[in-house]
Amino acid sequence: MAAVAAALGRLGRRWSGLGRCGPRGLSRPHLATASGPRRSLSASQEFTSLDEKPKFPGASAEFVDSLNFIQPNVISGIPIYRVMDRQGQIMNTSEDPKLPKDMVLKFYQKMTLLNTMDRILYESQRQGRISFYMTNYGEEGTHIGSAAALNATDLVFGQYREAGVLMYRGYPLELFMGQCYANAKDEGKGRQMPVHYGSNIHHFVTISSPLATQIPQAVGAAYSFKMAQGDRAVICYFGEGAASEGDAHAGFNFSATLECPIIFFCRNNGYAISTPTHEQYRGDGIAARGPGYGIMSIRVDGNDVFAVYNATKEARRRAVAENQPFLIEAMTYRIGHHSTSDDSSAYRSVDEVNYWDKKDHPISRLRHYMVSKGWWDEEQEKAWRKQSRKRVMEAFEEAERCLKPKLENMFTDVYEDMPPQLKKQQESLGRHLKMYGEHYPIDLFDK
Ligand SMILES: Cc1ncc(C[n+]2csc(CCOP(=O)(O)OP(=O)(O)O)c2C)c(N)n1
Ligand SMILES: [Mg+2]
Repeated sequence: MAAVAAALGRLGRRWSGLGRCGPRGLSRPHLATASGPRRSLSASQEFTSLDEKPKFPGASAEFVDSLNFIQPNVISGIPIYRVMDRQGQIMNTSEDPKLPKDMVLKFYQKMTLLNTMDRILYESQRQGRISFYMTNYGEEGTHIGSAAALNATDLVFGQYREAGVLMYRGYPLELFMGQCYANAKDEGKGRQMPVHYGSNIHHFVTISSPLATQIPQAVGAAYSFKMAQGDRAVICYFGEGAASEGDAHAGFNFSATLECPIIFFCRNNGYAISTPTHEQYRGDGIAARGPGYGIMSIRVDGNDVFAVYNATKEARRRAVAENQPFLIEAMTYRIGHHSTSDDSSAYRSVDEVNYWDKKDHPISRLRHYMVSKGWWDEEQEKAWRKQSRKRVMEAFEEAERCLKPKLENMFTDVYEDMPPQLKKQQESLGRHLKMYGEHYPIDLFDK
């Protein structure tokens, strides 16, 4: 934890120095030549050009007398904070969050349950049972590590690939399935594409597809928390692709200027559908942008659940205590296709995917840790796999059996008092179904 704080501080210091080009110009006396500014001063004035300080309202910096463009990426890269190595060994005991066994087992069970749910729902889409799905494979550590570090009432704004955050908060399998199946149990009343979850009681704002729209909204929510002077923070997840949207800029800048208690959590998973990061940006990833906005920033190994936990915990604590935004860039890899509408073999190699799946996976890393602690073994693994699959299958079968939402839901909830033209349409549908109902599967809808 100490290193997270140190890294946050270091980055702030290091980057705040970048714009100054060093102190060289300040100590060079040749500026005050006969042709320089001194000539225009009266002899009685003891003023030299070296005494001039910039007065521009937009920057706090010194004047220099040499022409230097600031080079991007002059440092070797923002370091990646980690706690465990790929074998699940703690690298520096002072960074070990020393979480109790129960909590670590919960991390593991949520990460693997998410994995199992993904597998079943992905297959379900391939069989034509649901219209669409997006898996979270490979990014389980970013979800669980960050979710565990928050308070239960902190407000979450997700992008769409953060189902594990909701799962960690206790959103039940039945509701995940109900949403994907758009059935009568769906809290969104069947009006959204699959994976667009939302839950009031879990403080998880409903997902919306247009990229990055959640970012300024999240900042607005954080600003309202600050005004209310409570002890709540906002966390806003987004991908490295979404960070290219104008809304990301607006959100970052407002959060800094309005001093909002928000954690921007970027899942840098290497791709935005088929666009790899080297085509997405030329700077040092997303963390490098934080200092430009005046935001405390850190890069972490997203496949190390403890590193994600430590960084989020510290960022959350300081965001609320100091009313300021934090940016966490979690480096990870999207092992699955972007969605069921994508075939990633068209733009990346099987070997690349296999590396992350077999050699650097957040779930196996945590399992190594648990085994080394004597908290987990082959027997427990087998039993849990069986039990979790059973639970997912039961929820899946129930979702298949469940009726579709009430038809009247098509017309309600937008207006408090239904306007006449909408009323007319609803009556028209009623008449149509009375005459031609046998051509529609109306029995499958809730009454
Ligand atoms: C404004 C907007 N532009 C384009 C899209 C289409 N789109 C959906 S997801 C996506 C890629 C996003 O990548 P990233 O933010 O890295 O998230 P990831 O899918 O990798 O988790 C794109 C381009 C969209 N939904 N909204
Ligand atoms: Mg991405």
